[in-house]
Amino acid sequence: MFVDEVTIEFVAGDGGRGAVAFNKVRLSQGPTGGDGGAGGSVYLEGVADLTVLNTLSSHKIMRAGHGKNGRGQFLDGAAGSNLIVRVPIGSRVTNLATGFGREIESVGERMLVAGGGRGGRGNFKFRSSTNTTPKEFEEGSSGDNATYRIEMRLIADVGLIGLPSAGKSSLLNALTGAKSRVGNYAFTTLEPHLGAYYGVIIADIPGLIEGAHLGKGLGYKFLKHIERTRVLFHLISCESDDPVRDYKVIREELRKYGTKLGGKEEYVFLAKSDAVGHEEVVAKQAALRKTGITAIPVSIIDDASMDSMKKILNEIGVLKGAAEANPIHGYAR
Ligand SMILES: Nc1nc2c(ncn2[C@@H]2O[C@H](COP(=O)(O)OP(=O)(O)OP(=O)(O)O)[C@@H](O)[C@H]2O)c(=O)[nH]1
Ligand SMILES: [Mg+2]
Repeated sequence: MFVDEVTIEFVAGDGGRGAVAFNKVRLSQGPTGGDGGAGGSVYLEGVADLTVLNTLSSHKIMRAGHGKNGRGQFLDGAAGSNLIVRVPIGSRVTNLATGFGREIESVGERMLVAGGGRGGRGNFKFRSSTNTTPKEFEEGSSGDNATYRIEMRLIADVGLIGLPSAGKSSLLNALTGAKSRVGNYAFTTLEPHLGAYYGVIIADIPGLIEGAHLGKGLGYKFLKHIERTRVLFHLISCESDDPVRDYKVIREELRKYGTKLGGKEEYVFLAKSDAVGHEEVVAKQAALRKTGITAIPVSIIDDASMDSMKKILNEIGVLKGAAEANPIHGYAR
């Protein structure tokens, strides 16, 4: 399942209580109560691994550890352990109480969402020349408790687009071992599916139809997810009577949806090339070329054609690696 948005309460740990204790040695009976440990804090941390979405969805409350109480013999309590919650980069994080929002942009970026409580002071800290046997101590303070909404935007590298039944899900499955549902009827895919081809994240989205930008069909809801993909793989079925029209329908929807989508780098594929004769594939390729479109024939049962697609994916993977190594240039935005 693709998780779009989750609301989670983050509870930081409370600080431990300071101790009241005294030295038991005769003639030296001063205070020895140690401080309580600080409560653990909760942080979000950006990761590139989209599978963490599934671990988030099942948690409604996530807690860091409490600080331990101080003890005698000057022993301070141990600090509570911090909780690091992994979220995919590109997630928008909003504190529901304050409205403060921010985006987790890069891998390793941390954001404090709930600060741990302070540890209380033990009686050793309260000693003075006038009070050599203090009984005072402090309770630890409570950790923060805050509820956040985390909106995750799909930041796949490649978005598979096309009319219903163009073969998008079949390709995702063939390339990545994902299990997106395949069927010979329109709208088999009801929500986006992700797969990874050697680190290149591919998103299969529901088929688009004419009027998608107005909310027709299922695809509209998911167009926003492909806004952030770097490259589009546009699939046209070889079985179509008019591949040029098919191509234009989708392009028109992308254009009307917004410039960001319309301007994306695109590779065009004539999918299911095994389903029709070779001449027909060539004729359809030629028809597309006349309108300036270079389409690459591909079939999930033709290994050679799959290799040509894999070659493109490898190049995308290399670019991605370079971009991640040098994040200043940004990627998939
Ligand atoms: N012969 C042949 N059939 C294919 C190929 N790829 C997909 N198909 C068939 O085409 C039909 C549609 O495939 P899907 O992968 O479900 O198509 P889709 O684009 O994901 O469709 P929607 O999710 O409805 O948008 C299914 O019956 C597949 O078995 C191919 O390379 N060759
Ligand atoms: Mg599908």
